[in-house]
Amino acid sequence: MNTTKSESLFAEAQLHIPGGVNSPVRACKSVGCDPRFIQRAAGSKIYDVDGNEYIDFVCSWGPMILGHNYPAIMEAIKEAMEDGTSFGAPCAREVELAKLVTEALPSVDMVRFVSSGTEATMSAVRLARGYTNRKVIIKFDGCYHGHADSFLVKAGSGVITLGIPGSPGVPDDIVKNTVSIPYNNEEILEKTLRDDSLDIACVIVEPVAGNMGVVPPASGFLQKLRDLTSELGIVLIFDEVITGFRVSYGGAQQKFGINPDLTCLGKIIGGGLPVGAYGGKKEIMSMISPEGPVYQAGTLSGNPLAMAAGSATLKALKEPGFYEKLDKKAADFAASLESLAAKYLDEATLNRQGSVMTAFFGKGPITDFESAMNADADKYGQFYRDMLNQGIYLAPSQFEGMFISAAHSEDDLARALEMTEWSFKKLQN
Ligand code: HOZ
Repeated sequence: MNTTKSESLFAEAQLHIPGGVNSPVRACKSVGCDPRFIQRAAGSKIYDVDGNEYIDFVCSWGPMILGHNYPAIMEAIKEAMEDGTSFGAPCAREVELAKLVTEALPSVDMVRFVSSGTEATMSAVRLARGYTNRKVIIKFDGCYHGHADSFLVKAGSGVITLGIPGSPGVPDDIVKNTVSIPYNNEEILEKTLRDDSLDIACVIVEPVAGNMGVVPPASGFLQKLRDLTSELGIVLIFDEVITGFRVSYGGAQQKFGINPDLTCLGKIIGGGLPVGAYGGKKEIMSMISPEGPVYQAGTLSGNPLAMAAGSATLKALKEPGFYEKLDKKAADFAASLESLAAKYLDEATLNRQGSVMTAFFGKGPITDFESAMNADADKYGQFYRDMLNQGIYLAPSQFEGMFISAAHSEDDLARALEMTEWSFKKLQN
């Protein structure tokens, strides 16, 4: 595969952009290669600047559930663009998307749009603290809620991938108010939440963890979390930036039948444009400025292009049978991956929730950060490079998800399986 243009762009990028990338995991350090620079995308494929074609299983880290350049989304963006790209004033497209989101999520009476998932989570936590007048945040080891200071404690995603314990620049004074506990451990959860010495404002959780690789909740874990937080007056925040409109139209909260107090969204609700949102009970959301005293603002919040793309996406996802079809495709693919792993690898574990999954090169069950960290990231790196060079584009980290979109065809998946078998055979030897 000729990659000379990517190589020279990466060399140039490193002179002007730290690490040559605008988000750390894109640099592909943990998988032992350099990034491909992408020129364009269509359907299930992306194309690099050297003209190489890849079947895309990153899907822009989740948003492209309908595939790239989905016609109704492109049309909606074009139409919105004709009206102007940003007003810094309210517009009808914000109301349309807000209605679609609140209809989809019964726990969300009101929603505030922002421009990224990080903005959504950091704003939701501020709101929870303002509402409860308490300080401490409880999070779970290996969960990732974006890069705001308070969350960079035993965080997942790029933080695990690069093996960073925390981050310089985050003052101790801030992280002393963040307590991180193991995911899926009811006993430690209960002990922590009942600890009177902690002044707990909120618990923030990925209801299906997606940033230490995919780790679904253990049976009863989310219900226990809901029961305890309700009893103790702690705000329960579901970070559904990945799972929202992914694991079902109503997200993980619909899938598992749990109503959080606040929900954070991003990715899919922007249809591929930069967006985030947080929403929840009216009583809590009314605390946000200008209705209430908790301040949060944004020049590009509710951007008309992002709102248009989001509404077009959600309307397409409402199509009856959409999730059944997508989940079945993902389940069949996962089953084939599992049988290949069983045939060629000593230790492998496939975790999946709907159309997002992780193939861990490690012994199962993988239920939390500790068990995820036992996976062999170097082996994943070899697999990644094999697949990339055969035109299969995976997440450049063992600790991320692999996304199936509506655009993936039978042929795409068959080709990915064929290449997987070829790579697994090599790894076996
Ligand atoms: N939350 C995404 C990773 N799981 C974002 C990707 C990034 O950090 O660039």
